[in-house]
Amino acid sequence: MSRSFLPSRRALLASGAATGVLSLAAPGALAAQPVPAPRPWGTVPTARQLAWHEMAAYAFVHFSINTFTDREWGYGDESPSLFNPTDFSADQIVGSAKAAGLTGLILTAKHHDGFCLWPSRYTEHCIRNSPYKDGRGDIVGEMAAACQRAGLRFGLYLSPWDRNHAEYGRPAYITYYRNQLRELLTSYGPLFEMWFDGANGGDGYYGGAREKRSIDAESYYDWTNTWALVRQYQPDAVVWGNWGRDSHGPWGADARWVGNEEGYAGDPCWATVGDAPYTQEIGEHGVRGGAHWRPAEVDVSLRPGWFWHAREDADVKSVGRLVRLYFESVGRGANLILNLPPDRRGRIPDHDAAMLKGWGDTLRATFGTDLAKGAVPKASATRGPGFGPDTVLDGRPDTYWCPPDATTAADLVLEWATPRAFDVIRLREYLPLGQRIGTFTLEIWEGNRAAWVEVARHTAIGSQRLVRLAAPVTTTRLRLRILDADACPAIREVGLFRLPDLVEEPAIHRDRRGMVTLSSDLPGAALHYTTDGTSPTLRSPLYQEPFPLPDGGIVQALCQLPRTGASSAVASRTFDVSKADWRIVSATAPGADAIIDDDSGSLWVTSGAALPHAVVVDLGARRSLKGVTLLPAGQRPPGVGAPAGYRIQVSEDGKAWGPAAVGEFANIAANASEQRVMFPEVRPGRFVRLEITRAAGGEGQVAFAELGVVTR
Ligand code: FUL
Repeated sequence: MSRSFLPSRRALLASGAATGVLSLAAPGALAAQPVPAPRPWGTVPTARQLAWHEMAAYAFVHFSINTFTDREWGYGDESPSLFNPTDFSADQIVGSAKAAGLTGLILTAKHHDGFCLWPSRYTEHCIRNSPYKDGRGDIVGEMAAACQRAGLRFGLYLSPWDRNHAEYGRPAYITYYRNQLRELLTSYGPLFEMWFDGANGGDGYYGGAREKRSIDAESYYDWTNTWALVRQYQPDAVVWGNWGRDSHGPWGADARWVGNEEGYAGDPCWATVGDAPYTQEIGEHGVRGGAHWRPAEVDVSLRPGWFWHAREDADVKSVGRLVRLYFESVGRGANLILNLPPDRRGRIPDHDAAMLKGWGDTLRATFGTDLAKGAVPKASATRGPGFGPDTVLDGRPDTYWCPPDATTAADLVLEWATPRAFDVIRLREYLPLGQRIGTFTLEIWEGNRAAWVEVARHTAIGSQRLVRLAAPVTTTRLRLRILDADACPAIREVGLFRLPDLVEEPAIHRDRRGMVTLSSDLPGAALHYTTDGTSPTLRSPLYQEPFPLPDGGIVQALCQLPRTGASSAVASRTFDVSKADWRIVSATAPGADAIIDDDSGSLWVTSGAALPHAVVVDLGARRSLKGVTLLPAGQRPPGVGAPAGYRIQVSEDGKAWGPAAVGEFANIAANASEQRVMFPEVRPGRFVRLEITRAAGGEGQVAFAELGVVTR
């Protein structure tokens, strides 16, 4: 948070702290009438929420036992001796976050497996019993110190679900949890956010009991009293509460889950919510005029999983993808928490770090120069001195343009003596007065036609709205038209920027028949590709039309913009055998064809009958099966869960079945990335039977998009 963003006299006045009027007349204008600030509308953010909005984008770091066991959720029976980073560097991790332009960092002090990255007084299941630094290490302490050195704010994740602790599910565990929380809140300096995750798969090691334990989260964790510790020891820390992982009420957390782990907020994304139970829709969009200020935080990983896995080395998000993600999260008024998973050395891998730096460089190059500066601003209405349109250009967080109280539709025009070329417009509302603005348009003046031309139309601004135009426009005038607002609008900033030429890599798709299509959003882009494992160059074959790849393989592609000559990073996808000859033999509910159609948008929704649900697929030919993949639904119908427990069997003739794998799809209810189950050994077979033994995030009925096999 910038230090200048302390509540100004005007903010205090607006929030009702002062009842008199504040003279905002310019020096010398002694005769000017004092102009009262508008009254806040609806619910407004607290001071700590305001400071949090200013942070915009920060890092998540998932690093723990799972890094060494190649899992996303540990069971809780892992030995602390497994945690042994060979070359840990807190400065390298924090440096990667800083190069990305991130403002803070939240570390998983304890994930669901219960292993503690700090030497906790309350358990032996911690780093004291790890080989790292001969048991004298403290990753939480090292990360806190590195953040302080780098000027990043620090926060912690302490998983409420603990699959290691013998008392989990009983009152004694709550005492333990609060002891640990107090230990963290008092030992590692100021914290800007505490993350209380709601995930709970039920079963675990639990001190050797190895059983399923169900809790009612709201009454068991007694959040009001648990979070009171955060308020007591770290009053400036935002509580990210688990409202949203299940359907309970808002409980008083400061920020909400956005409802997906894919890196986007809805459009619009309101900062407020009402009292209705949480749904993905509410997470993504919020509720206009809701009674609770509970802004969205977009949590997403740089890789498909939250923890580092070697098999995901080729799936690191590119600079282009990260830029898009920034516009779809921060640019919709949410905060972004981007996870950077350290590897087994305890460092951010080189390629990941390069993407982060490239992303940071792009954002710095874009937002470093505000092209709106120097404009002559004019407004259709202004409430009086101090609230004029010049305030949107002054770079100050505590001044804003505002028309009279009764005016809920108003225009603001920026005009320059010489034309400006830009493709990004940034708008900010003055949040201490609440989120007020509904639909707005942006128009540019076309001198040749002597007419205004609409270039964007959206609903909601909030903390910040970044509008990205498809191509740069050049003009001498920009008009912001606020078409509706719940109270007179209060605009803190209008900024204009130019993105560096950035060519996003092409999309690679293969259909059920095995035909591969390459595509790009960029008009006129030339696409080059390879299928032999070599990296494509501008001399590689030019893509003309879909080509067959029925037996699978790796497709790598890049694209080039003829206009500028700039080319993209390389996109890469590995395919297994196509599903052309597959058929559904039997299924416990109709519609199972949807899981073998290679269309991620079509879902198989099982019946609501008791578990297990089952489907048998004929692969059309005998294959050497190494494993199975399952693609979760991007968006499930309301009340429908995700398949969380599985039993997989394989058969050569569809009659005699052999076991292949039993287990859980960790975190599947929240994370829609592909799940991969590898068999302990290769199984020859033509038929695959998938049984879903447990559902997560729903009543028992489940939905998912695709089933695949691993043969390569
Ligand atoms: C989820 C957890 O289950 C994941 O493992 C991860 O920590 C993510 C940020 O939240 O609910």
